[in-house]
Amino acid sequence: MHIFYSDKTRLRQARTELHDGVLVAPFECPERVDLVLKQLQQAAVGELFEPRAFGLEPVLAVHDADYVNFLADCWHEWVAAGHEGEAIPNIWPARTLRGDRIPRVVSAKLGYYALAAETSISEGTFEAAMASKDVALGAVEQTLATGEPSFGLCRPPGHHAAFDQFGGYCFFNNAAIAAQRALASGKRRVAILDVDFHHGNGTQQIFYERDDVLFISLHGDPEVTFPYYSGYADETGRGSGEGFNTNYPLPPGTTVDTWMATLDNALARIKEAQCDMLIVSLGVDIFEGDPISAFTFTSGDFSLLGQRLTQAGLPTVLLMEGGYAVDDIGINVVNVLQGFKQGI
Ligand code: OKS
Ligand code: ZN
Repeated sequence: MHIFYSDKTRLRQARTELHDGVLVAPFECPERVDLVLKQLQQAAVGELFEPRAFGLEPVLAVHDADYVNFLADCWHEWVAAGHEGEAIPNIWPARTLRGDRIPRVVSAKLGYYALAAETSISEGTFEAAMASKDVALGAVEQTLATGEPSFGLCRPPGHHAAFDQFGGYCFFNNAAIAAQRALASGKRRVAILDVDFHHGNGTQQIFYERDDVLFISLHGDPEVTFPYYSGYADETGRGSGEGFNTNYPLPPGTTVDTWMATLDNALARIKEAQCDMLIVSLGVDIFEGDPISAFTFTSGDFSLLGQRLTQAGLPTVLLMEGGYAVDDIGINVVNVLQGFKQGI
């Protein structure tokens, strides 16, 4: 197993997250990567690689250019405006306001380009997001070249990032960028299987009208779980994308047995759709000890998950998404990857 990571992902080091009405230290912190790396090395899961810099072109293949410019400039504009603290949106083009024009000042642009308020932008955020997508691209390039599985230790995560919106700790949609790259290099249909506790609304939105990417997600029921406004079972795709989006919302407390039975349905759909590559949005926030989630995986269950993923029988890239129980995040990721290795 080839493992990709970058020290530059440390540049994402926000101090604040708006959580339940309080500014707290962000759950999505640099220590996450340290702990995963440590366990990966201890368990000798695979060789570690730093990816090369792939530039902006693969980002612009799935994201809006004005959005990318906004992310590149946001922190500097925020500082130049003389604001204290980190850049946090506080007004949106909500239903009764105008959504047809992009405002000029950074405070207003933040709301235009944000889909939620928990994710502060601070110094280094853009550079870390660039490094994170490079990790994903390094991994997918490796798997495209060899057919062997790869793991990308992406951070910040990506699956909430939409065509022109950030939020849920995500800025660039790493899985979408990787999938688009696979298509550009000759794959015909890529499956993105999202096992993170939260619905991957951004990935869904980017590919919603396309049949060359099959998006399948198992997640906490959006009726009661972030991102609330996306992830329902009736979201099945549009136009030529109809049938190429499948959501499995599951109630808080869902047992691992039920979750695994649902995964089997997802894998059957991937087979049926004749995909030729698998990208896994790997969130380990389905762990029973996760501080912001409500599924019931034990560390041991993650090995079973890794093993099951091999049933797709496809060249596979696993990309890190969420997972915040920092004491256990490393072992949980290792277990998925070791399970995968055992399965093939
Ligand atoms: C704010 C809750 C924000 C949840 C963000 C979800 C992050 C995640 N109190 N996505 O997969 O793990
Ligand atoms: Zn998550």
